[in-house]
Amino acid sequence: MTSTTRLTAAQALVRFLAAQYTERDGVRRRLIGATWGIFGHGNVAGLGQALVEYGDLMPYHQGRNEQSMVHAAVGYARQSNRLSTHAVTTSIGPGATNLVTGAALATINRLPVLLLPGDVFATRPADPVLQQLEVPHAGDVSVNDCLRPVSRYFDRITRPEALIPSALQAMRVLCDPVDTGAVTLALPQDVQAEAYDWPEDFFAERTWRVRRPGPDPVELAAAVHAIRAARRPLVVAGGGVHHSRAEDALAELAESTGIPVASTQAGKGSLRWDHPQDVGGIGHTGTATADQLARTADLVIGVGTRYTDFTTASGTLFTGAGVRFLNLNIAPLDSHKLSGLPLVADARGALEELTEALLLHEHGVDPAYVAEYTQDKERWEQRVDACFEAGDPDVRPTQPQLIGALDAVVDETDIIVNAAGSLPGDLHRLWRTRSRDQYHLEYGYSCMGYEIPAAIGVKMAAPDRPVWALVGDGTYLMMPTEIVTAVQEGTAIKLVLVQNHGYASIGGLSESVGAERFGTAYRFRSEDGAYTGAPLPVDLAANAASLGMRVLRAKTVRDLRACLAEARDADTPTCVYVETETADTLSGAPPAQAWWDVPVAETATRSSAVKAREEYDRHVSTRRRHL
Ligand SMILES: Cc1ncc(C[n+]2csc(CCOP(=O)(O)OP(=O)(O)O)c2C)c(N)n1
Ligand SMILES: [Mg+2]
Repeated sequence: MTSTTRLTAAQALVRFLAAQYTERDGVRRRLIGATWGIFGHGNVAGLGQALVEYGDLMPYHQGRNEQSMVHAAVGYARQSNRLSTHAVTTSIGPGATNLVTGAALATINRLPVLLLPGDVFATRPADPVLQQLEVPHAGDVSVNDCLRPVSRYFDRITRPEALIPSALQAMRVLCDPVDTGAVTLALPQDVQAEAYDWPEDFFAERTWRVRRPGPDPVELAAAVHAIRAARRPLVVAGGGVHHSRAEDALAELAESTGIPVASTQAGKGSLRWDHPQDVGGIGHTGTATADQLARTADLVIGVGTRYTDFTTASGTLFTGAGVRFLNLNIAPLDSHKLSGLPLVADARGALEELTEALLLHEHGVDPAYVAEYTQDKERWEQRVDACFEAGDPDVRPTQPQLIGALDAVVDETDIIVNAAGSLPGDLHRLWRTRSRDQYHLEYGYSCMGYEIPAAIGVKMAAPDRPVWALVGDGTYLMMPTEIVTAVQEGTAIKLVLVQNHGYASIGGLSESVGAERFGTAYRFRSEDGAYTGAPLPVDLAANAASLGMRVLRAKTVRDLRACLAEARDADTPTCVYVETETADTLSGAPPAQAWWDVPVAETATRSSAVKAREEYDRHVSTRRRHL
């Protein structure tokens, strides 16, 4: 007879999670490193009690907001190369639905996170309970059903023993390099506290091998053939290069063939910025070098990329005559995009096989092609130098100068975290990535508020490395609360808080699409009713200090350099607050090198919109469908 242990469903889940491991390339690590939680009646007596009962098995972190707990878990998971993540437990109702944004972010970025929202009673002793949604036509719907479309696996555990198969499926999905994303086990509050006689084997240590599937020989042969036939090939490196830890394999392919490598937001850092074949970011926020190569490429080799609209300039970037795509991706969904030749495989192994096959043929691109992009890259780097430089160090910095000042204090150990605003574009174009995982941009969901909690998660995964959250004022106001968590846990994140009194990014976009910066500045209302008055007298530096951060205020470029250097040495959570110069003419940043489709009003009375529409129609006419 199998021996059993009598535990509540919540206790069993905690013991189960503490015994799960991943293994890849001979390295074994815990799958669920810790659990974040905010307690309410939906989880306090269930998972809350279980976490205190098994405090020795499962580390716990207190968060301030359910969404930001997911961001922290996601930051941790990405920094852990998807081999380890955190769980997040919430109450029912608002605590649970606060997870939805975080879940979407995790799933879109293909990063594993385990969500454990409480749910309404399975036994329905009193209907409705506090915070229960009543759906007149369906008795089995709860607010947690909002998590279904944003989860890669969803289950509601309405009997304790149903946890056994479901928990195993949940682990399978978390560890699957194709399927991974948010995994949700909704836990009715009565079931969490209900006892069951669990088979001991359920709690045995289990190791989930994260697979590296090799390429199909026919697909590989076709890929080699396509590369050998190409005169102007270009690699587009996406996040999959990092997830697979394929950076060295990609460098070897690039070095041995001379094929240049451009990168998406998620793929930046695949090669170091000063690697001869690195041509920087691609697409709407790309470098002139990469975008020019993209326009004339005859073969685009996507490696681990989803080809979002930012990468393809909304379908207008890859315009070379007869351009074709070769898509190395572990996910069949991505490998078939843009009617490409699919090469469905783990990036690292497949890149190694490609390199080997190409070496046999002594394949290399034309030296004239190498000379062309090398010179182009030199010219681009001079532009970057120019906008980093400060003519007068005693005035307010521009945003590129801020990036330049940060560039000057970091080394290859620093990690920068960012997601939304005008920084992602500037960073994609300008940042000089020094190590494979230095550039942590969440641009799948580009979620304002990701940065601070994610930096905490990154720092938990890389405690010895300086971790910088780069945050605009709008983003700060959306989600500053996890600063308290960093202070509480002694997580010495660094925050660069950029004050420009509103949404510089969306303001600029608004102007370009004929919406006249409407609703994008943080200013008082003027007599005419618009927000065009003086900037609001908010002091975000004082706000960060009030939450417990050490705050250094920088007024000039010179100050900023000193403050960043001081913050870098700090071993407590430290904020560098800086007001930036907003006049676009002074910023010196290179403009967008490629388009992005944001539809403009087809009819309007205001001339700004009419003009913007003419420009829009011109761009639309350049779109290519790759069939
Ligand atoms: C949660 C969320 N809401 C709205 C948006 C749309 N959005 C993108 S950038 C931005 C403004 C960001 O402002 P700020 O952080 O001050 O950065 P800035 O644009 O000034 O650089 C907005 C509203 C978003 N990305 N995420
Ligand atoms: Mg701003």
